[in-house]
Amino acid sequence: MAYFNELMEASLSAVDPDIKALTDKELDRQRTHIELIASENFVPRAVMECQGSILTNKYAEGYPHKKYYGGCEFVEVIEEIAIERAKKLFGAGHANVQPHSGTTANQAAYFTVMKPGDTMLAMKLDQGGHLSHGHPLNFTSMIYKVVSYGVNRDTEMIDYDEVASLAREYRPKVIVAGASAYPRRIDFARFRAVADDIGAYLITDMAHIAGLVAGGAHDNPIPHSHFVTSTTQKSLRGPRGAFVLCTEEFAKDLDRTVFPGIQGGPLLPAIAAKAVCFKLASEPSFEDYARQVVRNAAALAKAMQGRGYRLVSGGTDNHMMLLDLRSRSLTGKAAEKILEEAGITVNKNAIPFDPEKPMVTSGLRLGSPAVTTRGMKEPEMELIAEAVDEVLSSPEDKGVISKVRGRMAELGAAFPLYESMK
Ligand code: DSN
Repeated sequence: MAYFNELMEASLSAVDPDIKALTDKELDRQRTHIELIASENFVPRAVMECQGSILTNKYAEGYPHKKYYGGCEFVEVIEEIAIERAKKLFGAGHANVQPHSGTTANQAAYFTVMKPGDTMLAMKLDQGGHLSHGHPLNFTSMIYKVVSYGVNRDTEMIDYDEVASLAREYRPKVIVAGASAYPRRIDFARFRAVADDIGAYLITDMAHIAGLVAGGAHDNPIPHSHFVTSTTQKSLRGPRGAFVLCTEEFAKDLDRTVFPGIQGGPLLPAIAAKAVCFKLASEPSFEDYARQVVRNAAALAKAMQGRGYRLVSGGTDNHMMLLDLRSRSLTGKAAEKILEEAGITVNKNAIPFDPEKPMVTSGLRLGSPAVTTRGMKEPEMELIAEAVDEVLSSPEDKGVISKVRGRMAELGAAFPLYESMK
């Protein structure tokens, strides 16, 4: 009994010092590095509190008021609140907040309207799409016939004429709008017109831009889409998780597809955290945040261009940009590694028509959501651009890397993160 009580009350450092030491190191890394991964962010502590809460002990298969377990009287209210907040935030008729991840959310939307063997049209991964938009090794390619659209070779922007002509040629059941590495505004109305022309469903994956949509800094895909899928952890600044929005017409089928179709027990800590995230994203301060994310990306893009870097499509309209490193004789892989040594975290990324392999690439993807959460603004984007350029201009110079690393740690310290932790 004593052992039981001790175990139940013991802290992580007492139970597992190895894992505690590593989470401490990760906290330190997040504080001292400048986070430019376009899909990452820092969540408010309230979101983390939900995720580390007693909700982890509860099963709640089914939907509010139709649960397959007893004891759901509180957790089903949490789920209802999350659903209502998601609907209100984005102006949707229906929301399912149970999907564990963005890929699962996409799977749920696909399974709701497509049968195996049907055709889907989505953006190529190497031109900005996502794995779950039809990569050859992804479940989408195992189940469906995938046709891909890309960007125009000259403008490096979505070629809507190509989308329309592929749609007319292949008559897909589903067209997917949305991307993981596309720095430009997406014209959802145009996508919907193409879908309507051939009687296809439009599924918009807004994972990257969800925070911008919530904050009014990007057009809302809801009025144009049959389904909208999203993660919560990116620009929306919530927990790792996902949700699907749709019109009332698809509500029942979507819910049945998520549970019992592709998931069992929902992750209640994540659902509570999503509810908090939707609440925060509906506050006026989130509009300021979303606008600053876009302003910071624009400032960073301008500062990189001013230092001679070519940006894919010539700039950015959203929270991210893609740097073409070919003129610097550096690969994305090499640049990611040296920037990490210098305290700047980015990810290598294929650029359209990239001659390099996906694990090497010719590009870097830079994004502003995380640094904006820390409170950084245009002057800091200038400092970051200067630091990125210094490192990429002297990739072999350990002295430069170490100097920049020190400067980035100082910059991080000036914008404290999670001060009450540790
Ligand atoms: N892996 C995510 C990204 O970094 O864009 C997409 O799911």
